[in-house]
Amino acid sequence: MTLPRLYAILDVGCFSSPVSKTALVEYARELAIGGVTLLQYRSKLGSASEALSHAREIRRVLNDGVTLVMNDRADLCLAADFDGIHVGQDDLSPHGARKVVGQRRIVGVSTHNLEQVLEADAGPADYIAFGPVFATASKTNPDPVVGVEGVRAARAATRKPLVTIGGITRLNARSVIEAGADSVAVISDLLSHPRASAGEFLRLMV
Ligand code: TZP
Ligand code: MG
Repeated sequence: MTLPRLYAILDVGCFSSPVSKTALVEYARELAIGGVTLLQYRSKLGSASEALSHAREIRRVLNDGVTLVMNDRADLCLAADFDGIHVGQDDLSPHGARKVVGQRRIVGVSTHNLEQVLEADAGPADYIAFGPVFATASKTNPDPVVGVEGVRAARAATRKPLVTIGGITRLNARSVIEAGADSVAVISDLLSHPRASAGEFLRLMV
């Protein structure tokens, strides 16, 4: 697969509670208008039924121009007719996720050090996410930051598509791409003006 430069993550935890499905869908739409073509739905706190309801509505409203990836849950990926599943080190293995979603959907995996990158490289994941590159407030108990030098080392360790994540903003995104990342995954720096910010990210990484 070829990754777009920007991989937007819609993290339900960043929306004020009670979470409005309309607000989530509107956010996803704004990102899409801003040029986002790869979007992950991430919900760490709510129920599975709520996540499925959000995901189905996002799937319904966004046309096929946006590739939708479900965080953590392969079952919800299938139930919402998403295009892929993203697993972390404590979730289903990429192999297990692949068994659930099949060959035609995307499987992505998070890694936090070179050993994990090499393991992911040898497995069935379609892309490898690596980070946190910089300090992040969007993840509970994040692993140690890997820095731009870490990205360079990860790039040398795999030929699979490489997504970088963690503290990436419009100010530092270019440095991460120049270190060899194919794509940057972003939560915070899209939140306040999703359409305009997505457009800026994409322009500065051409
Ligand atoms: N995994 C590593 S860092 C991170 C995740 C999910 C959070 C990234 O969010 P932000 O706000 O772009 O730093
Ligand atoms: Mg996970």
